[in-house]
Amino acid sequence: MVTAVAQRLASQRKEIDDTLAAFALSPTQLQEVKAKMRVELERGLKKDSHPTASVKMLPTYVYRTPDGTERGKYLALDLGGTNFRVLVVKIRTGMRNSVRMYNKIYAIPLEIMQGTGEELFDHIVQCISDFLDYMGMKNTRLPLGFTFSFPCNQTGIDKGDLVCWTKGFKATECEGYDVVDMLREAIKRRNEFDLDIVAIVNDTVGTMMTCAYEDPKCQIGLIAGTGSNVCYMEEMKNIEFVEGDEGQMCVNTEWGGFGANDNIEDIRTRYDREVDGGSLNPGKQRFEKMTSGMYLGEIVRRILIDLTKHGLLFRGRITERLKTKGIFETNDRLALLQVRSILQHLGLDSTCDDSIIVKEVCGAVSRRAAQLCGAGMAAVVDKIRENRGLDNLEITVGVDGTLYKLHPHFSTILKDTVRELAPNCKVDFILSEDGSGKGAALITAVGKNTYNIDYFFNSFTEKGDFIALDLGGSNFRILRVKVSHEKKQTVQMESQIYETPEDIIHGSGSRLFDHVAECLGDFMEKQKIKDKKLPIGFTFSFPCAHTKLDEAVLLTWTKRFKASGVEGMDVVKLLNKAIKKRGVNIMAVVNDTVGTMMTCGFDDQRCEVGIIIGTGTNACYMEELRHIDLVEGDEGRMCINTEWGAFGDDGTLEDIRTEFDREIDRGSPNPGKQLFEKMVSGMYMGELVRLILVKMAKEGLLFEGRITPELLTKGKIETKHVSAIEKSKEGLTKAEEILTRLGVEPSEDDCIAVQHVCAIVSFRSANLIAATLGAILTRLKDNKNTPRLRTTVGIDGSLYKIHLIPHPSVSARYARRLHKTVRRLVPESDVRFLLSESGSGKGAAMVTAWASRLADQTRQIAETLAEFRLTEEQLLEVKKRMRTEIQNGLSKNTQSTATVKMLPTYVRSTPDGTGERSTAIRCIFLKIGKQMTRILDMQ
Ligand code: 0WK
Ligand code: 0WK
Ligand code: BGC
Ligand code: BGC
Repeated sequence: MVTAVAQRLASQRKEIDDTLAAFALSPTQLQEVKAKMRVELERGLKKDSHPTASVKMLPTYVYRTPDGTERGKYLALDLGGTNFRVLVVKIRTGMRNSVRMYNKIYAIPLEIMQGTGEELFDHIVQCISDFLDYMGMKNTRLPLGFTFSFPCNQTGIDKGDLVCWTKGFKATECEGYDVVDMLREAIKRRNEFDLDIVAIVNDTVGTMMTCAYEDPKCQIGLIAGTGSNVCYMEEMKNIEFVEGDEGQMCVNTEWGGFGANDNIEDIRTRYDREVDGGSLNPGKQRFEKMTSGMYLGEIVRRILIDLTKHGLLFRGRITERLKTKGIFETNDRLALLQVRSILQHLGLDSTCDDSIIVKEVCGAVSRRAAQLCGAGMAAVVDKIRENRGLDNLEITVGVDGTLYKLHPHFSTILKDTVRELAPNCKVDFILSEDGSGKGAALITAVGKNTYNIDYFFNSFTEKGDFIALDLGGSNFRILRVKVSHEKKQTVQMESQIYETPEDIIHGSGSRLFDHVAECLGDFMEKQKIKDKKLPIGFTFSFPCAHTKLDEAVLLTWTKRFKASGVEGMDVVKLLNKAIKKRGVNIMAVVNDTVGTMMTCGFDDQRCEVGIIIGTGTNACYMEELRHIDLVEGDEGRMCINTEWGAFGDDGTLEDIRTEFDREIDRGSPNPGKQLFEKMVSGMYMGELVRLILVKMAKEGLLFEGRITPELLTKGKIETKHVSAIEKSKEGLTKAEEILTRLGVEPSEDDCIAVQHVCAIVSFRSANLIAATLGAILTRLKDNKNTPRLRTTVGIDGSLYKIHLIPHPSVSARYARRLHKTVRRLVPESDVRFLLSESGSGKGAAMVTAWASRLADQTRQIAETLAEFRLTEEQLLEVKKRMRTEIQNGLSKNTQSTATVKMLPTYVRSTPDGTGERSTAIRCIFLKIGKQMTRILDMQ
């Protein structure tokens, strides 16, 4: 008998063990899951395999984590987890952790989750309306960040088509549509308030940002909640289907889809397949259905049913409630400690053994879930480690989700698994205290570029028609710039290049500006805008001392210009004088570096440095106002035009200047000035090479010592020649062609030698500019007090560009050299170099647009307040009228109609310093009758 019972118990035990064995993954199996996940991550990033990859690797257009300088007030929505939240988030600058939030949770009823898209978004907007009411913010058009925790194909920070619903959502007419559009339409439908939707964010990304605000090492976001997913910062160059190779972008892996190509069928159990079959989206999200809170309870329920069917539990009795789908909620299961009470709640009459078995089942299912997430995470951290070419990686994961937060063992098992499967990675996990709403607000802040070109684009909603003059580079260009602001801001440009003859740029200043005015007249004629009073932005590429946007005194001419009577003068006044009769108005003067930064900032709002490597060279960047002693104020930043061309004018570069540099300087129109420029910029590079060739020829090192008059002629070798000769393939032919033209009958060796000279000279230029740029980048990094600087440099100029034409990628020797040296000199930075496709005119027009609006606003304010400014005459008039009114009020005949009533107070004197008493006595007397008073007064 006893043995029979023991045998029955033993076989029951074995049956239970066999059932749960399928959930016990061996280290090898977990290694395999990690390896398979890694393959899918790679497939998701590659252009060819991306469309079929099970792990979608969706771009998020989040290029970096917060660096502590975000600021502003934002609205955030958080949809897709257990709760739908509406939040207002206030971020204050500088002092880390200074974020204040207020939120309200709203229910999303099942019929809304699974109704029509319109109903869903109307419901969301209704909640927002309630929240704005509650906060008294209905009339504020706040920027909004939308955490939308579902897979979206994003094409920008504020554009994302829903790929497919997951978890409990199934609203119709949403999949394939732009989520931001659907929200905007719902807001329009309600027509009660307006919001500026700036960013759509996956909850993993929001979580990463929230945690990265505390810990800059946080570059991964994990959600282990209703759903399961991970995002991380990937190298742009690895994301093949997104433009650009520089820097990083956060990728939303959507690892929930892992297994869609049947590559984890070996570890999926029949319970997993049952749960999948019974879900809203069979066949999809297989990995999620093995790892996330929405499904674990269901897996357990099905195992319990199975074990009960086999008489191994609850005496074989399957209650209705146990048959009910979703009855075994993960949270219930989480509260493993009171198993009995939960089972009771489920109408299950359980024995003690039952509770133990149920606990085992729960343990097995959640352990597997945690291990699978651990294996997936190990694949992600190892990928990042290899991306960075590191033997060991230290990184932080920001986590959120009820499963991770509430389950007693999930987080520990997950961490242990990561440690075992990715031994070369030290991975810290930090729990997101504030949810992803804060992260969404931070992304909105970054999206609103609170600290890039500060506030400019934040408020850049300009539109209109502008003229831009672009003087000082190799071409004088006049542009017409039309900025429109339909759904997206667009800029159309038409331009024309005009000559700047030698005699004009070396003549008198008035002739020069008259010439500019004539060209402008011609341009306006051709554009048929003669009668239009269009605001003008003036790119004037010379060192100017600004006192305002439209007030700039030329300090000194550089490059080829030398017009008289201009240095020390306000160029706006000079130009306004010349163009007066044309009825147009200069609104702003900008340096070409600033125009370039603005032009590039329009496309990449991280751009905060502008560089010109052309005829001349120069750089500008956004400096903290508190560091600029010359300008009032400490808050925010201002763009600084460095005029680095003059670097070394005080002798600091003498140790690296060569005799050729000195010769160039001696022969230049401005000896002793712009010494750095003369070592690196396009105006001088050709001449540098020529001087070197002359010297080498003189020493018999080249052309068998042949020196021709052409070779001795200044300017005979131009920078474009240098760049052409430098090119590896066709360079030698070019060298022969140019040297033959100089009459030196070059040998093949001569050509090779000359090509080498050209390379050396241009490399020095690229290296030197990389060094000076490195100084600016390090300064920006220190200003931001960030461990790793991520920024964009807008760049223009024929010397930089010449190398990029016709095949930007293959022949960019100069550019590659510059980028490489910058990376070497500033290793803790990710710098994107963005070529200004449309010149600085566009940037100048933007500044003008802004300046015009500012001027308009200033005028409107002035007009509004003008009425409060009273002239002397008006005040005298008021005084006179008051006098009349006083008189009217005093006179019996007019007192009743007087406006100034002049009411008697019966106080008859002011203190006369003879002490209170007398005044008091006088009063007492007053009390004993009027007559007495009269007698006293006469005294
Ligand atoms: C809280 C986050 C939210 C995310 C949720 C996930 O603020 O964005 O979706 O965690 O956890 P769950 O609520 O699904 O357990
Ligand atoms: C194009 C810009 C212009 C700038 C020039 C510099 O639109 O403002 O001065 O680049 O390059 P360069 O023409 O001197 O080579
Ligand atoms: C969604 C993800 C989301 C995750 C966590 C999944 O179902 O596809 O976009 O990040 O749940 O909420
Ligand atoms: C000027 C700068 C200008 C640079 C590039 C220099 O010679 O001093 O103002 O930005 O050339 O054009």
